[in-house]
Amino acid sequence: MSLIEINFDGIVGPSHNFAGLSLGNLAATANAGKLAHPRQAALQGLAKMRANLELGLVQGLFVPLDRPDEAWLASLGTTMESADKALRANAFSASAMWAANAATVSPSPDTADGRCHLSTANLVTMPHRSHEWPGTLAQLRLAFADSRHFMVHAPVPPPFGDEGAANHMRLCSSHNTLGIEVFVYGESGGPFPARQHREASAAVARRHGLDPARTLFARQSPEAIAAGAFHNDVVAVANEHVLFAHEQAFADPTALYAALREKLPEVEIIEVPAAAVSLAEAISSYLFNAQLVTLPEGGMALILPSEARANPRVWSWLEGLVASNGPIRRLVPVEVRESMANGGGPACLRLRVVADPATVDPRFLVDERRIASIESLVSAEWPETIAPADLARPALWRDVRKARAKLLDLLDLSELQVASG
Ligand code: SUG
Repeated sequence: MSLIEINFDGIVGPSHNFAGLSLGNLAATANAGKLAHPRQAALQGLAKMRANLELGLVQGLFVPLDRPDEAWLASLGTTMESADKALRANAFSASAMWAANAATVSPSPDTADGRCHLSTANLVTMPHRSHEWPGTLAQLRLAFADSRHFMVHAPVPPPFGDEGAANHMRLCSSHNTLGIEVFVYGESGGPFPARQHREASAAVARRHGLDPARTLFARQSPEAIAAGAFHNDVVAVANEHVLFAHEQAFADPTALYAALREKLPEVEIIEVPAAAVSLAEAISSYLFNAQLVTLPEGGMALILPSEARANPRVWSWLEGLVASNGPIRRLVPVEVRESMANGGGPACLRLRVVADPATVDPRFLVDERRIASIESLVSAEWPETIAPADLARPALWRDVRKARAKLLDLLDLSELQVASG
């Protein structure tokens, strides 16, 4: 049994568009109404997956959900034909691409029953995301069907908001050893919604059978949420014994760092001071929404959005970090501009699962050859552009459904034709 980290990326769906649906996500609201490029968006995501394979990492995928979501509209007593513009956009969103919000994952070394537990996120705060969970749950139940190794949970019930792994960090000596799990939650009262509720995090920790002595709950700083950090992974990322975070990410960083040092003495905390990179710069460049990964040859790499390289202050700070001979040895910029324009960087696009790849349904794992065949299909079937007015066109709804159906055929995932919500 070899437990390693697998990154499951959400393939950008054919309905990708800019509808400005997420209050508090500054990129998404600033780009509302712009022309979207679903084909290019999906190809950018696939190129990132290929780049990760080239680094020697194990890569998985999740497929887009069935959109428009007619079942959700029916539960609201309407249809795509008769719904108003707002409901139609909520039913059409490709937001399931951000797999970091699919579930919270507690790997087997941390849980009481020695299985890897996954809790599907309810995403109740945003209407367009609140109907992702049935399709996501169906997919997780398929990918992680082996009940000797995995336990997939349905979402925590509302009203407790849960946005999944984007607000969860795991620190450990190495992926296959006992870890410290940190749940980061927000408190309401600021200008933007606090999407992760402490009650939801506590429920997930209990359901996963985590040891309370190795579980921490940390409050996100209200300044970070107000500055546009709608998820903690916009201002912090952890991998093995390293925590890389902005000085203003947490409400009480001193207490969090002290608890981490007490529970994991080898922890290395790399804090970026606000004087070097302001919260606003961190959020516009998304330097923390990076995949911090352990390379097979040793050392860690930060897989960052190219927007981080475009900001000279951010980039020079990062170059200094790499030159300092610390654990982070490489910077790998990737181009995911279309996802970024909706507030989703490289880290948002992936869900990390520590598991033995042999225990995962192989249809959810990819190699170069499979990525190339998905690229050909996307190039032929994904719409080239979507403008806001297109959301009212029945021909687009049909094209989007057909494109997804062809992808499911290609990946031999026909069970999901009917199962997704
Ligand atoms: O939930 N954007 C997503 C971005 C999610 C990023 N994920 C992580 N940080 N892990 C969100 O705000 C915008 C869709 C629109 O407006 O059309 C959107 O849903």
